[in-house]
Amino acid sequence: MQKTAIITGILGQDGPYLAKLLLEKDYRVFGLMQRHSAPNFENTDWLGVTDKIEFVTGDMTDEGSLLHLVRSIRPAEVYNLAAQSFVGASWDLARVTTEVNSLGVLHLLNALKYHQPTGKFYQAATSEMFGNNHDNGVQTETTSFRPRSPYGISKVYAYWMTVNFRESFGMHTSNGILFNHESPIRGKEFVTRKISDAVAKIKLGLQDKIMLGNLDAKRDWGFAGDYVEAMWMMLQQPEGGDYLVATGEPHSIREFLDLAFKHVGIDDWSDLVGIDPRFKRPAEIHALKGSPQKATETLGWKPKVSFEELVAMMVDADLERQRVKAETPAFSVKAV
Ligand code: NAP
Ligand code: G4F
Repeated sequence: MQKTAIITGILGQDGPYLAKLLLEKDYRVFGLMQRHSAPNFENTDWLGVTDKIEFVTGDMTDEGSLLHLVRSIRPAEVYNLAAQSFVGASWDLARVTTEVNSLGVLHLLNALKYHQPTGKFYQAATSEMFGNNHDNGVQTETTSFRPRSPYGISKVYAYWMTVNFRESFGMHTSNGILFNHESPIRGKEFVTRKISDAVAKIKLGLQDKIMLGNLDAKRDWGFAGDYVEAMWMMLQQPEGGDYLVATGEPHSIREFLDLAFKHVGIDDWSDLVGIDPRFKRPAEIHALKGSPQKATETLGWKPKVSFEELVAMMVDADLERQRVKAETPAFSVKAV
């Protein structure tokens, strides 16, 4: 029988990659999107899945919309990817971040408990929950949480609520503690895409310089396409669980910049990058390095795309976007 899945956050970065994976596995995919006056399907278009997803309108902050969603679809699997996911904005948007990322998850778990308790649930947890905590330089599933942003704090609540529904009601709920993962459809506010977009424009003479914050922070960056496979694998296990998904390879923003500029033939980029304190965080996480050992041993998951391939993929995609834009005739309005 065909399986049915709901993906929240369908128009973000991970939603379209996960939808593509599930559609290839012959799932019927429902995508929850917020009500927008002008919805942006650029990311689902990029992956060629817009016409295959059944879009439904709802909101993580509106419990009634989630109850209705689960009651009418009765999904076999729910992947909760919706979030106010930008750490940098979460200090100014602490309440919205909490309502969407914490209470929204409670609403969705309740909807499943009441209307589809056998449905399996995936929660998009994050390495931001660790803050600067580590065990001998590495984060694992047992490293204690010490979040440093309202975003991280909101995700810790959701993490424990997901565990609690498993322990209290026997539901199949899982947390994927995913480390940073990127792709050509990453939002432009995140540092990797901000860099790949700027490097393409600088190479083509469309931008002079890129302004950034802390270049010394290190992140464990992987490819979104690889990480959505781990999400699916978690829900195919006999029981729910909590899994860390990472490459185990940290790199600094400086290293990302260096590879991106070198990819377009620019070896000395010192004059092309400036520092703007506005892009620095009130509280920074200095370095993240995750061990995916449990995911590898239990799920059989491994990252496939290397850091170097990821940087090249993102820069090439932004160069291609600029090429297409340049070849598209400008819309001209006739004077009447
Ligand atoms: P993203 O690109 O920011 O996508 C998040 C999606 O959530 C957006 O499509 C957004 O809708 C939607 N959303 C926001 N508020 C909502 C609301 N009130 N109701 C319904 N939908 C709402 O994030 P992503 O990179 O795909 O990440 C997916 C999930 O993984 C997020 O929960 C994120 O926190 C988590 N995560 C991401 C990473 C990473 O490195 N990418 C790592 C760890 C965890 P609009 O499109 O309408 O704005
Ligand atoms: O790309 P970022 O904004 O990602 P961040 O904060 O690590 O969060 C992402 O990964 C988390 C998983 O660890 C997710 F949970 C979360 O939803 C999101 O997807 O920033 C990465 C690093 C930070 O240290 C930041 O201070 O880059 C540094 N940075 C330096 N200059 C900058 C900039 N970040 C941004 N966004 N913009 C800058 O100009």
